[in-house]
Amino acid sequence: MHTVPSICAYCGVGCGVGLRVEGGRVIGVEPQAGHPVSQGQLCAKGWSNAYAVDPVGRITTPLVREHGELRPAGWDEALTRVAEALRTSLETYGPLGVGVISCARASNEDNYAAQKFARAVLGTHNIDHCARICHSPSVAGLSRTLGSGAMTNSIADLDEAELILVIGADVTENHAMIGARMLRAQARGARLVVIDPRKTRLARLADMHLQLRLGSNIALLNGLVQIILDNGWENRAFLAKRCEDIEPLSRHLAGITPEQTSRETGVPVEQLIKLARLYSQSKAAFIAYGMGITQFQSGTNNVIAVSNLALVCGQVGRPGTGINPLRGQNNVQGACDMGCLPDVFPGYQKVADASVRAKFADAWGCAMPETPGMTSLGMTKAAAAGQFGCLMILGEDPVQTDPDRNQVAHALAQLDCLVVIEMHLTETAKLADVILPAASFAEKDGTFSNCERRVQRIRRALPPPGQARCDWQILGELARRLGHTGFEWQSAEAVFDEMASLSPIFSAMSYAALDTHHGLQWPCDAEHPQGSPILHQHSFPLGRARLLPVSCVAPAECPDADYPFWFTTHRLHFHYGCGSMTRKSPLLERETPAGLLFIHPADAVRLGLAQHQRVRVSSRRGELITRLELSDDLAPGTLAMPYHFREAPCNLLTNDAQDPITRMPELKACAVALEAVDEQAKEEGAHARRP
Ligand SMILES: Nc1nc2c(c(=O)[nH]1)N[C@H]1C(S)=C(S)[C@@H](COP(=O)(O)OP(=O)(O)OC[C@H]3O[C@@H](n4cnc5c(=O)[nH]c(N)nc54)[C@H](O)[C@@H]3O)O[C@H]1N2
Ligand SMILES: Nc1nc2c(c(=O)[nH]1)N[C@H]1C(S)=C(S)[C@@H](COP(=O)(O)OP(=O)(O)OC[C@H]3O[C@@H](n4cnc5c(=O)[nH]c(N)nc54)[C@H](O)[C@@H]3O)O[C@H]1N2
Ligand code: SF4
Ligand SMILES: [Mo]
Repeated sequence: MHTVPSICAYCGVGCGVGLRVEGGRVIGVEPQAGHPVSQGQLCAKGWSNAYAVDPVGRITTPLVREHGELRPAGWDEALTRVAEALRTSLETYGPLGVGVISCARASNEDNYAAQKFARAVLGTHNIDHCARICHSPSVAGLSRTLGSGAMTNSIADLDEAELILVIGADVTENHAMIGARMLRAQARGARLVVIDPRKTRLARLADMHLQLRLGSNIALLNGLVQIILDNGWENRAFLAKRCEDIEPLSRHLAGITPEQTSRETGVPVEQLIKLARLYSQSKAAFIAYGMGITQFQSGTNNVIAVSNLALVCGQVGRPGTGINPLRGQNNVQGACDMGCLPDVFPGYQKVADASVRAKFADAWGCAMPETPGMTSLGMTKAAAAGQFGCLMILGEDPVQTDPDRNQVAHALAQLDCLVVIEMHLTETAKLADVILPAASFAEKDGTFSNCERRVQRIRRALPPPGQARCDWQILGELARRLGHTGFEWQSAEAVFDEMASLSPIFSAMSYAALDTHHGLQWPCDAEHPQGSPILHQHSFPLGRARLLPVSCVAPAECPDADYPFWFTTHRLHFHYGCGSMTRKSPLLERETPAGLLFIHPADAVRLGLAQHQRVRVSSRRGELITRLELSDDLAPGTLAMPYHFREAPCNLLTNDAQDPITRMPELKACAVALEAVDEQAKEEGAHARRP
């Protein structure tokens, strides 16, 4: 047996793992000693990485659809079919009728290849990935206020924080090793405050929990800023030196009273005043936020409201402070950094900038399109309208994880050709015309970037099972068949070196440098050869930061007589995303029954419903059957569901009302109805669209 150092392939914390290899299989996982992020520990998902990559249940050969059924095929046949489909679609629909959805679970090298393939081979900026429905409002919001959309500080800054303010993030469940570090910080004396409509585990352990009304973030954050300004608690030196004029914001907030904020949010006045004082007077206050901020039609404005609070109090640019979006997937930071977004090339170089386009055209030897690309939901919408020919999806399961599943499945069915590059037969892969087998993280060299911008090495511990290949190799082979050069890399390192040579924020990074430092945090350039643990210490990319007035907008769909309950969706500690990887682990699988609907006991009593009773939940978009789990985590009147279970897919119900700036759908709030059903009613068959 030998052990190969790598990085956990689940969440954005980026814990260091050792893969124990014996007899050509990963037989176990151990924590990496001395790793700066995980400090010798792992959560339950980290320990179970071996199940995720096990050949059992993997797709190991290309599959093509024939007479309605998927059958095994050789690489040659499958790739020829994809190349032909792309060629035909380009002829029929033009470059806006083809596109790529990349994978935030795959490596930076895979993601670099995906966007280069879309731009250089297909001639389109139709390239996106799951950040769209995750932290795209962070990228947009913080770019507007600070000029950069990533975590401003590092995870280790928690050790120096005096106050930790968690807004809309369930950290012990979803970023477990960061949650543990927050609790250690509290034990040494830091104050911990949680703002969340649910009593999360962290909320129950916190010094203060503000249980706000679902979707009232801006009312709360604006109210806090106004209390701070009213009392003269703002950081005037910081505002004068580092920010643009505060006047428009203070005018916008003038007249808001704590009582009004309390009415709008359901948070008692005393809590509001106490938190406003604590946060503004703290020597170092660290904000961490998550999907409870971003997954609303007001997502970008929610992020701006968070930024306003931090800037007014000068809680940015020093150790222990910052505005810290907890990025979700193991490499979602990297997929954004690599330019798998319709408006930026690698390193956030703007597509709209002609000199940037010229630079990439020159490097890649082909003209770069001027027309902006579509987002992932834009591409599925175009497909539904019959304007999209061929979509390639790398490791993402939109049928289960995008809002309004019925509509997504309908849209994908309208494509001339759906290509899925996957490890597992997901609900989306089941609809594909061609499936190409992907190597897992344990079977490839490369890098992942964690939520604190740390680029870390992953290493090939064993060969891929069957005929599976790395995503970047598959795309390279396809590019060759379509007559393009520039994809002949001999190693992942060669891909990385090309990327770094074109991206100023990575210019001083190399595999050798990453190896000597347990990874490096960007920007890493001639000025910062050791990387940048803290951003904005002396100035912002915008020069001065901006305070932008924003107003509260209610969720697009609120409860009414037909659909009387609020409905929200979240995550469970033991499962991950669409479940294709965690649900292979019997240890994780035994922890939670497949599909649950959380309900407050008072609501259950009122409706005469009992624990574990079978119920039908319906929204304007669809319905499903699942079981009740009584819990006082929620306020009465609100129901909640995790999204990991194909047996009870909550995205049949969710609303795709979108943030106008980023197209983020409102996954955190819609309205549903609830009724008891026969105990024999099956989950299957309950997926039909309502008439
Ligand atoms: N175990 C596990 N871990 C994961 C994942 C997983 O699937 N499973 N997924 C990873 C990914 S992709 C991501 S993006 C991260 C996400 O991690 P989180 O951001 O923690 O995600 P959620 O649990 O969806 O939502 C966070 C919280 O938002 C709260 N919330 C809902 N509405 C509001 C509101 O109006 N205001 C406020 N303030 N809060 C609200 C919810 O009650 C919930 O506690 O987790 C990553 N880690
Ligand atoms: N209702 C509701 N829906 C949500 C959310 C919510 O809070 N509520 N959260 C949203 C968020 S934040 C996110 S990020 C999305 C996540 O949604 P998805 O990205 O669809 O979910 P994952 O389970 O991470 O799917 C990743 C797939 O990648 C495959 N994979 C892993 N590694 C590789 C690789 O190296 N190469 C390839 N080709 N494939 C690989 C895995 O087998 C897996 O099937 O879900 C969103 N959906
Ligand atoms: S906290 Fe995240 S990165 Fe760390 S072991 Fe758990 S799932 Fe993996
Ligand atoms: Mo995410």
